[in-house]
Amino acid sequence: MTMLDKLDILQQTALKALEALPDLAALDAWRTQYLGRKGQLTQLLRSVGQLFPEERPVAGHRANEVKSALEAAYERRLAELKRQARAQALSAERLDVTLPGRSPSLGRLHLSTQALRRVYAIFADMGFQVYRAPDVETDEFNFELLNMPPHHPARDMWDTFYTSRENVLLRTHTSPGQIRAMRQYCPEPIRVILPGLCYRYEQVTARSEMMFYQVEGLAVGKHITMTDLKGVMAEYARRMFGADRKMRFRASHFPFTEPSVEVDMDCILCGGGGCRVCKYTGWLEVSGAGMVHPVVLHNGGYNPDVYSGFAFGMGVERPAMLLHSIDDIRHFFSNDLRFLEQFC
Ligand code: 2NL
Repeated sequence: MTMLDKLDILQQTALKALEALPDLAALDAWRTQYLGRKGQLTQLLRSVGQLFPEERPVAGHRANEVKSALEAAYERRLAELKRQARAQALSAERLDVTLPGRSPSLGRLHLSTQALRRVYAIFADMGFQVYRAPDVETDEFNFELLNMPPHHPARDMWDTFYTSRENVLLRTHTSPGQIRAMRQYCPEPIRVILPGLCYRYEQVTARSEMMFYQVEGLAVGKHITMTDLKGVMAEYARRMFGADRKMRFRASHFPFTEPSVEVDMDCILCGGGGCRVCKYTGWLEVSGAGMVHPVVLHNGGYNPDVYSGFAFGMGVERPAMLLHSIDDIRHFFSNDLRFLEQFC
């Protein structure tokens, strides 16, 4: 077979193969096979040198023609396959930008926070401002200044978490903050509520946690009487639990108030008739309260002969449990979304 025949056949075979190539990878292989340094055309071009001198120009010219033809065909096919690949990618990786986005799941306030904010709003309307105080306290502020010297039996009312530092403890009630408020504002009259966590070293059960929220209130000024306390407690109960709530004050004892009372309201479930929730008494405890003890007023910086005040302290989780029929206080701090998400 002559060189020209070989070149013809090579051109035909190569062009035919080129059209059948499925993708860019195959095209690359094709280029190596025909146009590469060890490719078929390159080899034919080299063997031109072995022809008779008179045959060389024609064969050389023809070989270059074939080379140009293959290179041109290669470029055309390359563009075609690239276009194909792009079209394929566009249809396979189709992105529908009109699809509505997934709405992010919204967080919400913890039930205790919701309850606290309702309490803030009610007392704010009666002129009480929120006062913040530390959770870690000293024995002096948590007990002594509240009329409980060392070894006072009333200290047993609170099972206390002590730290490894002497006389430093986790507050068992928010009352130490009230002393701080009095000392900050005296001799001005004050109306503050003090919300926050309190800590008790005791067995955790469905009814009692070792950590819970409390809101304490304190009003100090001239001519403050127990009537003011009764009015404030009644207004609170009506706004928190319903306009027709009835109140009851029972004698009680706290070391930091004199006299001391327990504040009850008629049961929000049975309205006073008696049920399981109020243990068939018809009454629910709302708060402990009383007139600030003269010693405590003095410790806060106020002269008890001139000033008087009332104070109250109440839980936050218990009333929320009543309102929402929650049967276990441990739900509040167990961080189970199935519980938390029920309260928006
Ligand atoms: C309860 C009872 C109470 C107070 C807290 C108080 C604070 C100062 C002076 C006088 Cl600085 N009193 N706080 C008074 C009476 C009762 O809490 O059972 N709370 C859950």
